[in-house]
Amino acid sequence: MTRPLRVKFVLPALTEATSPYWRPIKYSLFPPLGLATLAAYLQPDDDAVLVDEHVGAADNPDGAATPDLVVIQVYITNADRAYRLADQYRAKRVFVALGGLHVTSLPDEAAAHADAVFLGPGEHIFPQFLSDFRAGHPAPVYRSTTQRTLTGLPPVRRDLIDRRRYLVPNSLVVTRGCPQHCDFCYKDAFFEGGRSFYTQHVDDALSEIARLPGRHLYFLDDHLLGDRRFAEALFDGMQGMGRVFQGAATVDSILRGDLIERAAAAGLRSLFVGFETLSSLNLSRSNKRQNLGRDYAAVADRLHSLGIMVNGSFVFGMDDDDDDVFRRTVDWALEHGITTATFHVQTPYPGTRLFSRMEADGRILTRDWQLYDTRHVVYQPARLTPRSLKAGYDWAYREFYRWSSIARASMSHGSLKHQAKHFFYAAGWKKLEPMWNLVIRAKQLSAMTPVLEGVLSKSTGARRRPDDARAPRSTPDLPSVPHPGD
Ligand code: B12
Ligand code: SF4
Repeated sequence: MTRPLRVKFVLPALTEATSPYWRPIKYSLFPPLGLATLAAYLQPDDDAVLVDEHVGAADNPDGAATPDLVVIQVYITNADRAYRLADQYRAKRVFVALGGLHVTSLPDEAAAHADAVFLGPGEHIFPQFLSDFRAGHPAPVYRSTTQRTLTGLPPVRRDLIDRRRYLVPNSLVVTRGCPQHCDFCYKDAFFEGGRSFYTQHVDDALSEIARLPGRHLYFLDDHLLGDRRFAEALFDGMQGMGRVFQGAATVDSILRGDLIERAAAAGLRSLFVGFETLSSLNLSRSNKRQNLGRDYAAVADRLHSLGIMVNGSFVFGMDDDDDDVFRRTVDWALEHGITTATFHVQTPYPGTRLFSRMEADGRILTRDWQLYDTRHVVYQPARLTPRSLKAGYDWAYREFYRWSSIARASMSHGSLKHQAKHFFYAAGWKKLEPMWNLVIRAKQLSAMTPVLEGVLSKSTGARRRPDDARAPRSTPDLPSVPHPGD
């Protein structure tokens, strides 16, 4: 095809607006970064549209401007929706390309709805496909194996993103994958056949950061501290840039060396930490070795002493979990001043070692992928019933985000500023839904980003001494946003 291409990139809704789990603010956090990354491989005169169904409709007819190519990102919970959309476009003879995590796990399922499927990260295979497509002989399957790199990537097409619609428009990834191998994680399946952890050049990462307006950044990397040398150079390079940022890392990387201090000095203000479980049997059975024998309390204390708020991730329903796991976990999190918690019902994603084990043992209860959202029980637990697991999960969320619980957890911090920040951050995330809905309807989310930057301003302080039992008094700025979670 010699004329410029018309390409439509679509992220179908992960949860539909009719679901009881639909929370406009949760789905208006981040723009579709993966698709904006792929769009960068188009030529300057190609015409690209990026549709994020969380903030706008995907399936309005394209009228006269029917695209030549539709690129759809498929996660497990949006697979049904993605396939429906794909079928509609194929009925109109539009070429449909499907890729992403779920396509990589179940390529045969996806292939029934696509002209081409893509396995693994899209850099390298997507430009290869584009050149085949233009030449008129696209292949049905593209699999990323060798040549995985983040060197020399074209800049992400952020011009396709309507920044006003997102609270966190400045999301970015500077690494891909993770050096660990937890059995329940998507990571090994997605990166199978090639490198599973690699980084940008530090200078490229710093240039990308420098191009982003405002102060706030959110690193969506699985493990921002995963490569010590890279992270050191990144944080050193960010000193003096005046950024505040959030990210994710493992417990061992927080305890080791002085990387976390460097991150704090560069502007790290809140961190998503995969504690997952308080049981060492669960940890060893799920190959989460990096957590084994680590002092979780020391992790929380160290982060708090640096003024870094903690979003703790916890999984319920592993084989060593019984009815008491919910209370124990929530108590631990409140006692240790965890600011926001992301609780998950354990979910065996197809392609993972956890799924293979459960399937071999006949424990998979449903293949309705929409239920694989870590809020439903899709397998037979070992020491709980599906009903008690679901009830315990719901209880944990309610209990952790009660006003009295938020106050209790806030009080564990040493400084008033940190206490107040914690209180309003957690309350803002779970208690101000009507306010967020109003702001979203008025398309004014971007006006909240400077507020977010304000609340992420620096505060440090050791844990509260027992005699220092004052309630948070100042009323600081509005809440900020945790990493994906309910
Ligand atoms: C941002 C994010 C979200 C956003 C998603 C919206 C958005 N705008 O992206 C929000 C907050 C809504 C979210 C929600 C959830 N998320 Co989430 N999320 C992420 C996160 C942190 C970053 C995604 C990202 O931008 N990555 C960076 C870009 C560059 O990579 P990418 O998107 O994968 O795109 C690349 C490839 O996939 C590929 N590609 C993708 N599509 C296509 C299409 C074609 C044609 C081609 C060629 C290539 C291609 O090319 C791209 C470039 O390499 C990932 C973790 C991670 N690091 O990826 C978790 C992750 C995707 N989330 C996960 C989960 C579990 C959830 C939740 C279920 C959790 C929960 N209970 O809340 C919910 C969804 C449930 C639901 N039904 O609502 C899991 C998914 C596990 C799985 N096997 O599916 C992940 C992997 C986290 C983890 N480590 O477990 N999430
Ligand atoms: S540390 Fe996190 S991202 Fe890395 S393999 Fe384990 S669960 Fe996945």
